[in-house]
Amino acid sequence: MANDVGSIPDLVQKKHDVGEVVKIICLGDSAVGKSKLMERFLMDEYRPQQMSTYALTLYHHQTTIGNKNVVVDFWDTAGQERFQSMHPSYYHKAHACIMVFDVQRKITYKNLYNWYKELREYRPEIPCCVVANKIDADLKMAQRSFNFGKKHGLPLYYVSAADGTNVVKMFRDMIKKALDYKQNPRDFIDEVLQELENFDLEKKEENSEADEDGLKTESPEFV
Ligand SMILES: Nc1nc2c(ncn2[C@@H]2O[C@H](COP(=O)(O)OP(=O)(O)O)[C@@H](O)[C@H]2O)c(=O)[nH]1
Ligand SMILES: [Mg+2]
Repeated sequence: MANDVGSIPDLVQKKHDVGEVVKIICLGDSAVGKSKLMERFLMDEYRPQQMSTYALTLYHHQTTIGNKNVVVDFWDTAGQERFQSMHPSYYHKAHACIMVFDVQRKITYKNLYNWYKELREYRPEIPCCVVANKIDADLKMAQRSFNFGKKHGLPLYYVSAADGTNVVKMFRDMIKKALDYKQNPRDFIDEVLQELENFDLEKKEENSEADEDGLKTESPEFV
C-alpha cells in the first residue's frame, strides 16, 4: 500500500517529462544528402528505425528547448522521392519541413519548386527552410544567392553533412520553429488537433489527481 502511494507522483512526473512531440519531415531529390544530414545531426544517438514497407526511416531525438522537454520525430524518405512525390501520410501532422538540394546538381535545385508545391498542398502553413547541401565540395557556392528561399520567404542554410558546417544550427532552428508552430498553429485543422490534444491531457491530469486523492474508479477490493 505504501508503495502504491509513493508511485503515483512518480508516474505523473514521468508523463509530464515526456514533453511535446513534434514531427519534422525532410524533402528533396534522391542523393542530395537528406539521410546524411540526419545522421550527422544525431551522431551517437543515431538509431534509425527502418520502415521498409512504407519506404520510410524514422529518427527519434530528445532534447530541451528553453526548459521544455521535446521529443522530435524526424521522418526521412527511403527511396520514395525517386517518384518525385510522397504519400500524403508523410505530410500528415508534420510541424516543420527541411527542403534539401545539392549545390553540385542544378536539377535538384529546380525540383525544389515541385517539392514545395506538394508540401503546401498538404501543409499550407508549417515552417519550412531551404538547405543548400554539400558546400564542402564547392565553397564558392556558399557565396551564391539562391532565389528560391527569398521568393517564398524561407530561410536558407548553406550546410555540409560531410564536415558538419551549419548542421546543428539548422536543425536546432527548425526544432524551435516546429515547437512554436505546434503551440501556435496557423492552420484551422491543426488548431482543432491541438485543442483535442490539450483536452486529452487535461482529462488524464484530472484522472491522476483524482487517483491521488484516493478517488479510484475501480477499487481492488471490488474487482
Ligand atoms: N561531399 C559531400 N557529399 C555528401 C554530403 N552529404 C551527402 N553526401 C553524399 O551524397 C550521397 C547521398 O547522400 P544521402 O544522404 O544518401 O542522400 P539522400 O538520398 O538525400 O538521403 C552519399 O554518397 C553521401 O556520402 C556532403 O555534405 N558533402
Ligand atoms: Mg536517404
